[in-house]
Amino acid sequence: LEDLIRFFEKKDNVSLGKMLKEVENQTPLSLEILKLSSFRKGKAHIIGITGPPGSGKSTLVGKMCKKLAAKDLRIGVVCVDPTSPFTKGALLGDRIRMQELGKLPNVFIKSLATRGNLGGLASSTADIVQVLDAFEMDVILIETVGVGQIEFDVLGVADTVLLVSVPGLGDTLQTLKAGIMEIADIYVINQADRPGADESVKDLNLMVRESGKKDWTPPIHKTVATQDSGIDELVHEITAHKKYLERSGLWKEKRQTRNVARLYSMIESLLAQRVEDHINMEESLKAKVQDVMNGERDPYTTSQEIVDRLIAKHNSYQYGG
Ligand SMILES: Nc1nc2c(ncn2[C@@H]2O[C@H](COP(=O)(O)OP(=O)(O)O)[C@@H](O)[C@H]2O)c(=O)[nH]1
Ligand SMILES: [Mg+2]
Repeated sequence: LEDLIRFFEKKDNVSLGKMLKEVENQTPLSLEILKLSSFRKGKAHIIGITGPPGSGKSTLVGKMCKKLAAKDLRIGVVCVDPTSPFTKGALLGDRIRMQELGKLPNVFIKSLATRGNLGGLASSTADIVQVLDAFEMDVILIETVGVGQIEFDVLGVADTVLLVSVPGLGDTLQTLKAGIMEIADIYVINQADRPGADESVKDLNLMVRESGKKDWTPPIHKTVATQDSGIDELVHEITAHKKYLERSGLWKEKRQTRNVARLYSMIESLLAQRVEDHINMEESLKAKVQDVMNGERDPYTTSQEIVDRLIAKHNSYQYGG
């Protein structure tokens, strides 16, 4: 434990890498790391970058990283790709590019593999981000590819969400991603060197207007990541969004909401585990579950009975009744 605290104090990339490994593999030490890091929350601006595969997210992240690193900021990058079995080739390219970036002394990169456990992906992202934050990163970039609920859960830890699209994808985005459109704070039309970029900007503009007036109107931004074009302006928009969050009180509010949401989700999973253990320990409850399984008992009444039974049992332990 003392080693751990020293690690936190040192704040070098080697100790950070070791800690993130522990957290990723959920070793016995990881709980201690997470406990310590939750007290040491820094001030990182957490930025989520999402969009279809191939839109240029990784290229963009790389270019933004370089800009930010040149400003002497400490940057953490987390790559979350739940589709990795299908995009091995792309991932390999990513990895090489990311290795280049990782050579910058103030940039730290972590790729999150899924190992088939999609459900845990969002919570391990949140854990990794927490540790990066505790290491006093100024900016944390999370790249995630859009896959249903996971994408939303992963983006739930972000302060600012960038939706990266390419020319001509406007309609597809609208139909496939209605939900994502709503959580985007900044729209990026990357590959603006390809035809149709201005039309896409116009389409998006219409969509943003249609979605009604808000305190923050998501800007729509053209970039050519491969040519480093539009990146300065994008970084500027991101900074503007951070200022908006601070001004409006949302910066603090989002953090508080996230803290409480994490607490509740931990309580839920602990309770679920306890309940399951209890049921397996008590034959009469196991029998009820069996009956529900066979359609011989209704789950509405049974769930109530089981919960009542567990609470009664708990009370009798506690008060010796
Ligand atoms: N023409 C053009 N190609 C780009 C641009 N940005 C990225 N690319 C290319 O698009 C491909 C996919 O980029 P990548 O960053 O891996 O996309 P990701 O899957 O969203 O992370 C790569 O071959 C990039 O070189 C751009 O602005 N213009
Ligand atoms: Mg990528």
